[in-house]
Amino acid sequence: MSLADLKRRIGELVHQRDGALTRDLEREPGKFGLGQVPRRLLPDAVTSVICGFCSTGCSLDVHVRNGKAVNLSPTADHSVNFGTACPKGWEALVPLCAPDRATTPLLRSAGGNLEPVAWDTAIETFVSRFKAIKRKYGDEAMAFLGTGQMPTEELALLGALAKFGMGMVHGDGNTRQCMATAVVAYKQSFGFDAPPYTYADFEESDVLVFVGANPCVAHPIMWGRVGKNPHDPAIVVVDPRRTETAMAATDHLALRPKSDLSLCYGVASLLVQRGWIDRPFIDAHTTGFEQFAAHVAPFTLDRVAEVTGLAPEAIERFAEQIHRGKRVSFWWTMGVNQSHEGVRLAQALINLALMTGNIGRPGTGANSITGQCNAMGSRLFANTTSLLGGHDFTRADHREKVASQLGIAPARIPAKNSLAYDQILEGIVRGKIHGLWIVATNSAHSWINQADVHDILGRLDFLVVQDMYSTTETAQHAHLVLPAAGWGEKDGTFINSERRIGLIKRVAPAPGQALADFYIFKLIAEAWGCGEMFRPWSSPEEVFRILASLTRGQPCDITGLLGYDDLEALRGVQWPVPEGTTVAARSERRLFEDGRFFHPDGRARFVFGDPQRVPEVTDAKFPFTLLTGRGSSSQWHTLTRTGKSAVLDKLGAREPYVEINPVDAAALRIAPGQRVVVESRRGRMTARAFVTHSIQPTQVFVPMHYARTNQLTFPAFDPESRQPAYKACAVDVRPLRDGERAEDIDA
Ligand SMILES: Nc1nc2c(c(=O)[nH]1)N[C@H]1C(S)=C(S)[C@@H](COP(=O)(O)OP(=O)(O)OC[C@H]3O[C@@H](n4cnc5c(=O)[nH]c(N)nc54)[C@H](O)[C@@H]3O)O[C@H]1N2
Ligand SMILES: Nc1nc2c(c(=O)[nH]1)N[C@H]1C(S)=C(S)[C@@H](COP(=O)(O)OP(=O)(O)OC[C@H]3O[C@@H](n4cnc5c(=O)[nH]c(N)nc54)[C@H](O)[C@@H]3O)O[C@H]1N2
Ligand code: SF4
Ligand SMILES: [Mo]
Repeated sequence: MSLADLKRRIGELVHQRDGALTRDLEREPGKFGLGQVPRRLLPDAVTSVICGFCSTGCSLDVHVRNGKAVNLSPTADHSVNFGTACPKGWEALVPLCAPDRATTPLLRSAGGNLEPVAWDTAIETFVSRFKAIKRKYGDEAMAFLGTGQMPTEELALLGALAKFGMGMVHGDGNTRQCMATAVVAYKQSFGFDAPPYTYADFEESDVLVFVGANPCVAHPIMWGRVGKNPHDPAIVVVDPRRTETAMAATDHLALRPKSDLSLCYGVASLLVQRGWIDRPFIDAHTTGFEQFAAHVAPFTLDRVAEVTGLAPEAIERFAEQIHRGKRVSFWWTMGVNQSHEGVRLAQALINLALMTGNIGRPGTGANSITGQCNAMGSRLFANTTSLLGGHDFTRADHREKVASQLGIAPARIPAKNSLAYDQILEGIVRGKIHGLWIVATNSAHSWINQADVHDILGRLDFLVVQDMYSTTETAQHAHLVLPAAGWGEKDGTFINSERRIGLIKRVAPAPGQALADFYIFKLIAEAWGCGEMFRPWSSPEEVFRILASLTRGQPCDITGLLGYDDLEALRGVQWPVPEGTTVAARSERRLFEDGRFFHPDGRARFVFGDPQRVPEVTDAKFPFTLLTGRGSSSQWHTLTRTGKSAVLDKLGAREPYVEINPVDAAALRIAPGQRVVVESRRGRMTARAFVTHSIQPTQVFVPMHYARTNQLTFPAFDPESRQPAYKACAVDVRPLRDGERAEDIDA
């Protein structure tokens, strides 16, 4: 594409972007009028959009006046949230108006500053710098890091452009930090990455087990569904901390960090010994049970009590609860996934469900709760860990199928898997990767062990950061910043935790020159010289149709969905929806009701292993185990979005804090609220002491929302999923010494 053509195309895109708002409003303005729910505001029109923060996928009715979103309220008749939203949902429009929005491309000047440039210069620079790296070092010297926070259509276009168009082999995303463990666990156990549940299961269980999950804070609207459970359920929370969720539960097993695998095997062993298993289900639908039963036999009650620090009676009671429950569901989140043995632990939970026949029926399941709004879309369609549509890069038949559907040469599709996130960073250190394109993730805050990350990003020949904000920690390292439209400023689909595909829509104009990621990718495709390949990928909805056609015959088959109107009419649809299926509006469905799993023999597998040593053990110098995670329902990750809302900012703690047990605080002469130093072998930070019984002695907790938290974390990974083990490392906690200044510690 010539420079003149490129300029024209950019002009068209910006014009298109600033034209009439969402497709619904354009097509049928009357349809979204008043009438269904009492509105807080008299709108010109109201349209429902799926929330852009967590994976719950709440529907929000956005009120639009004069073509701009002015307010919102949760959708009343939506099967996910029934008229409720958490504080982030209510405030979702506010971060769009923040003063630090990236409004023009920024290029690092000879003097070292990021300076505004026109889009054509930015795109030309992008292409020429990446092409130079490709020429000099080859395809494997370029990589991208994506996200679970963009619509599926954008994720797919990014993955296809980078790999099939530009020739990249390596691309991963922040879902590695989040869901990789669940993905691998499900693939090995069920034959496909398939969370089996539907949210109605929260209401239909009589025993709910939450392991390493704090839904009160991280998934409040899902937790609301638990509150609606009419069966007076037992709620067992397995978490070292007495979290908000643990406080609301009927039972809390405050085990030692990282002792979960022993606990699960101990419980499995008890279930076997007492004959509390579902033999007919095991025989008909699984393989490997005898080996599993032999494996867990040595996990005696005494041994497990010793390892976990739990009373033997508490472990027995847990086994009894699972046995007595008619509908037992197992739920897990990051306390499981972010562990050095996360995959085996997730599978230990899957095994408990399988051996007791708690799967495929209402109120049951081995259920991984997803993190980000579109982590599930990223798992299936980002073209990173799996080839578009849940296919496998290493299988020739899959490459041929995808290539023929897309009308491209099969050789365009890499025949090997990408390096994982940590291996991409390692590749930079080893001088193998020279160009990195980071889209919608803030690695310089969220990646494990920050001291390294800053050094690593500094080594790149070319770093592009594509974000809504120009002020992120990662953007500070960029050579080129591309200004992106955010949620609410573009169209597409998200897939939530229960596999529900829902619509997001443009209800506000993007600021300045910012463009939807979709159109940034299209511009790059044109300028790179592969625009032809993506001609059919003309709009998000066209891409949705292409992706749907790619899923034919896959467990996630959605060939029955014709387009966005279906999603609108049905209020979101859970996959699968093969061609010819009829789905009722607002219906809920779960997988495996017929007992058939996705392995070729139709059976689920018992997968297991030996508990491994914690990567960094505590010692006299670093005597505390540091746990990290979410601090409040109003804070989202690295705070680039939620930090812009005065309301959300007030609801969460702005200053870093560390939860510490009163016994430890007294021994260290630390008073509540006092500023203390938290230090690991790798870094240090100051934090206010939050003296509380919710954390056990010898453990401390610091939320992940503060930039310095990951200065402390230890870079250990699950060997199977390569997910970082954010949730345990050794630290020391102490008061500030005389003459020591907090600013110096945090410098
Ligand atoms: N408000 C808010 N909500 C969010 C997010 C957010 O940033 N803010 N992020 C979203 C995303 S992407 C994700 S992935 C989810 C995360 O959702 P969750 O996983 O529920 O949240 P976390 O606080 O990271 O971790 C859950 C719990 O794991 C526990 N844990 C730590 N170590 C262990 C252990 O060894 N064993 C056990 N059993 N438990 C352990 C911690 O004490 C913590 O309470 O939240 C989503 N929702
Ligand atoms: N210590 C510790 N660290 C952790 C965790 C933990 O529990 N403990 N949890 C991990 C987990 S589970 C996760 S998911 C990660 C999250 O880590 P990150 O992905 O780094 O966190 P976010 O703050 O959500 O970053 C998303 C970025 O994308 C930008 N953005 C938002 N929407 C768009 C868009 O539409 N387009 C573009 N181009 N940009 C957009 C935002 O401004 C922001 O800069 O953190 C991980 N880090
Ligand atoms: S629970 Fe999640 S999806 Fe629902 S409003 Fe809150 S952040 Fe949005
Ligand atoms: Mo996450």
